[in-house]
Amino acid sequence: MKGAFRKRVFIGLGSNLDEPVEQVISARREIAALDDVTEVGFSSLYASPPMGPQDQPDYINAVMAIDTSLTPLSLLSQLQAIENNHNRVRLRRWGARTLDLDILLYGEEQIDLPELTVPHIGIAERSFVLYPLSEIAEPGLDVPGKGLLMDLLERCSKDGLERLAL
Ligand code: ROI
Repeated sequence: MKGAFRKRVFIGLGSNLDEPVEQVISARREIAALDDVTEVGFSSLYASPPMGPQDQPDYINAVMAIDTSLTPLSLLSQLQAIENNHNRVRLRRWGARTLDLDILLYGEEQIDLPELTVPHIGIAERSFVLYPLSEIAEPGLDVPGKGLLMDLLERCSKDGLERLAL
């Protein structure tokens, strides 16, 4: 009964070091190649000024949709392994990074664990998440505990976000 308990999961991808566009494109391939993961959507790439400390390069961001029956924590550990393979080093809070992979939404679930909060904590305020997400999700998507995607978008300024024509 493979696929019986699959969930639609949205993952945020971000990079601002070492050829960020390539980082995001190769991370997409690596996520799609995970066991029990099917890619069902990938947004445009976006350039965005850093949120947080300003003395770091602009980011490239995108959002990917997958279907999976991996548990949230199993998916999280596989995403962290991909981050680590991209030489992700944790230098400081909100600092530059070669690759950041965040579980934004996991089905309709709300998850509050020490290692994982879903929906992602900043989702409603981050234009570099909401705009790419809205390309590949239904506008009527309910972000558990936060509201409808279309309402969140309406309240979120673009803040210098630019869609890349690649
Ligand atoms: N800023 C932007 N624009 N994009 C990101 O992906 C991103 N990720 C982060 C912080 C440092 C909060 N700022 C960001 O983790």
